[in-house]
Amino acid sequence: MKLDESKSLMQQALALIPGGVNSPVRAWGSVGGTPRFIASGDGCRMTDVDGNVFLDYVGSWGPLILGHRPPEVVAAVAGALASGTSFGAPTRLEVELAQAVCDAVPSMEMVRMVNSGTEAAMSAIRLARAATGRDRVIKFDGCYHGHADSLLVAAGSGVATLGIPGSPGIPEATASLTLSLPYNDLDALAGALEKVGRETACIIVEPVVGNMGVVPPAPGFLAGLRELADQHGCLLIFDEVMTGFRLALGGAQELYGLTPDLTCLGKVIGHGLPVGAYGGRRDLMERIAPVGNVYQAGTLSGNPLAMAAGLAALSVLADPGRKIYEILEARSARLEQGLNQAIAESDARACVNRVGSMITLFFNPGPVRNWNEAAQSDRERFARFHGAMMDQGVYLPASQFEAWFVSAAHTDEDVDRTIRAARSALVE
Ligand code: HOZ
Repeated sequence: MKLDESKSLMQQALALIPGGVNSPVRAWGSVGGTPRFIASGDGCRMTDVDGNVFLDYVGSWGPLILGHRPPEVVAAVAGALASGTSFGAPTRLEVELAQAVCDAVPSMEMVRMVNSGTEAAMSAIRLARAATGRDRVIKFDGCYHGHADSLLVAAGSGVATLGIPGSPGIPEATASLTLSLPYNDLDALAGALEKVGRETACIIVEPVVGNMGVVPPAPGFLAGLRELADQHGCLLIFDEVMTGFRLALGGAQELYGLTPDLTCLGKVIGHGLPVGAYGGRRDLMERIAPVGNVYQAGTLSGNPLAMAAGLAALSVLADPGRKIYEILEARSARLEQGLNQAIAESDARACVNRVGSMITLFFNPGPVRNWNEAAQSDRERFARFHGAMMDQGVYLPASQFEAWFVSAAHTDEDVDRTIRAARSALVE
């Protein structure tokens, strides 16, 4: 496979950008090899600067539910672009997207647009602290809620991939207010709340974890969170940066029938354009300035290009005639089944976790129910698997601890090709 252009760009980038990348996992530190510089995307395919074409299971880390460049989104962004790129003033598109989001996710009675999932989670935590008058935050090991100071404790995603337990630069006083507990362990949570429940502002969770690889909630776990949060007067925040609009139009909360107090959405809301949002109960959201005194702001918040993209994508997702969720489920189930069969035919000690169109093959006999179990996966074997899949034109996340995302643009043939590639990559 030709790699000259990617290699040359990486050399230039290394001199200019830390690690050559603008987000750590893109450097492929844990799998080795040359990160591919991408030139374009089309449907479920990406083409790199050397002309290599890949079946893409990263999908910009989740938001590309309809694949690259769906015509509806391209037309909407082009239309918005013709009117201007940013005004720093309210626009009609913001009102329309707010309505569409609140319709899709009923627990979001009001919504505030921001620019990323990090910003959404950071702002939701500030609101929870203000609303409860409490400082402590409870999260779960291996869940990742962006890189804000309060949340970068025992986090998943890039920090788990790089083995960074926390980050220098975060004051101990801030980190000490965040308690991280094992995911799927209600007893641990109940015990912690007995001790610090009265000081705890909120429990924040990825309802289906994507950032330690895919880990589903055990039956009753999410309902237990709701109950314990209510018992102790804490708010429950669902971080649906990956799951929002993907697992169902109303996200994981629709799939599992739960109502959080606040919800965070990220890049998924703009089908990949830089946008995020947080929202929830009206009485909480009315504490946000300028109605209330909890401050949060941003010039690019509600950016017209991102709003147009989000509206176009949501209208496709919400159209029952397009059957997007049926398509995603059918393709993803086919992939899961094929991968399980390929594992059974190989000598690999591996298992597959899947919820809807989020899937991870762990080099771990399983079950994988929490970070401790995920962390026992054979990362070297994953690295070899990743390289072998890339060689066969299948682009996977460059980390054992990330989700693969299936899009509605993947066809049965694409999935079957992926399974054939996996069958060969699993043989060593
Ligand atoms: N941490 C992100 C996925 N969970 C990756 C972001 C990126 O590199 O774009």
